Amino acid sequence: MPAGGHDAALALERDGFAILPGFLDAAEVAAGRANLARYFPTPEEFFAAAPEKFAWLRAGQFAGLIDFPFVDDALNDHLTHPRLVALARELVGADDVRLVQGRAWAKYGGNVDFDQPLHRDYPNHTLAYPSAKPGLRELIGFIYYSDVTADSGPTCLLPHRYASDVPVGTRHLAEGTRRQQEVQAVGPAGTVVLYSPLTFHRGSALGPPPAYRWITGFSYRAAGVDWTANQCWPPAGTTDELHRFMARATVEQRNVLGFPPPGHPYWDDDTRAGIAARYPGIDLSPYRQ
Ligand SMILES: O=C(O)CCC(=O)C(=O)O
Repeated sequence: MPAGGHDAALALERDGFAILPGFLDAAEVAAGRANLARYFPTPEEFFAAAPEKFAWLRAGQFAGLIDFPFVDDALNDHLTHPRLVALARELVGADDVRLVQGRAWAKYGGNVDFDQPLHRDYPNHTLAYPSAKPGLRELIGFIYYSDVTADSGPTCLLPHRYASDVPVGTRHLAEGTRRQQEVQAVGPAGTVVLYSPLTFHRGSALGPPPAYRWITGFSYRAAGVDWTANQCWPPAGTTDELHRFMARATVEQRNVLGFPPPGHPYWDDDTRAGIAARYPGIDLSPYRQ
């Protein structure tokens, strides 16, 4: 079991979420931040700039979302990290898991209202309704690349015990007294936050400059649970980012994207030749056995 797996399983079952500080070490956080800086201004750059310079980031609360796969390696490697995959296996309850959401998300205080109503994620993650059975669960989460404090828009999560009276199928909750019952997912850069598609949660407002938040988001489920996914990867197949990732990825990293595994009937001389031409540099030896 990966570090934190047992406690995370208990917390997920009891509360509907788990907060794991220190999931990434300092070097991994630094590499992730350098990778994010390829896309987003640092808070110093953003807050010093004229408003029109980064107007795209002021266009609404979802403007700072960018999809996997990314340029460089760190963010791609973190979203498919052996530690994260091991945790996903444990918590989803399956050996063969798939990444079905991967995004980077930057938010900066002072310009956009990031406050959301308490909601569940399943309506745009599954065609069905979430199941708690091992092998059928979805695990959703965030990785923090900046310190997330009460002022920098922590995700707010409602422990399951405060939602026990909610009718089945409820997607949004009227706030009422709920804001006193929420837990703010604060934590240093390197923290991972995990939750289930039935957990009520919300994005929260950021304070004034220099408040900001840099994260990535992910979702895992078992192979074959085809009714659950928020994104898929073949449409990225024409990008340099995907080509770079596929050429250098481990077999396990490719597996979590749904690539044909070693030993699959897919593999023959024709497909190996096509894959070698498509992803120059890829090591096909595992797919020859
Ligand atoms: O940004 C966050 O902390 C949560 C966002 C969220 O729950 C959503 O956009 O559905």
